[in-house]
Amino acid sequence: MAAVLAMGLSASPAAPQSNVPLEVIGPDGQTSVMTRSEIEALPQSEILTTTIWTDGTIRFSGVPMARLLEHAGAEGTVLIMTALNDYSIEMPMGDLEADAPIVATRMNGQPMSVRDKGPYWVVYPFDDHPKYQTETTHARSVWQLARISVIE
Ligand SMILES: Nc1nc2c(c(=O)[nH]1)N[C@H]1C(S)=C(S)[C@@H](COP(=O)(O)O)O[C@H]1N2
Ligand SMILES: [Mo]
Repeated sequence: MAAVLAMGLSASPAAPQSNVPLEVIGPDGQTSVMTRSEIEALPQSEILTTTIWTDGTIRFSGVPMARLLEHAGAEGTVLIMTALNDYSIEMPMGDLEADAPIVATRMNGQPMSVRDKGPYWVVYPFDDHPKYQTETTHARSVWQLARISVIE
């Protein structure tokens, strides 16, 4: 069993996992499961920035989280973002700006593998303003995002 698991892991290529879905859950429990291609079919935004986790300036692209939630019909006042590693953080939806953060699906045009903080990474325009260089913003910059739940 362990050997099979180890083989499975070592055999899995660094290739982007385009089929890992993102769940968006409304306050009533209504769930939208979105694939990367569905997310990328929504109007896209780009953020050009450095991050404290990566080297150099990166062009992130994806959909603004506010727009994604609107598309999913997930309205409310508080959400929780949960990552594949079960990291989670709550935030008031009033803190969502029209263009920040984005749910990034690509770095420099390339889909992100799970080992590359993908397939979805919550990204702010960190370089644009000191307000994006805070511990609060860093804690909301969830990589390997798996789920956004509007809880109230
Ligand atoms: N998937 C995931 N994203 C995450 C975290 C995590 O543990 N898992 N930690 C958050 C917190 S609390 C902060 S401050 C930064 C931590 O980045 P660091 O581990 O490089 O300090 O990433 C945020 N995004
Ligand atoms: Mo943190």
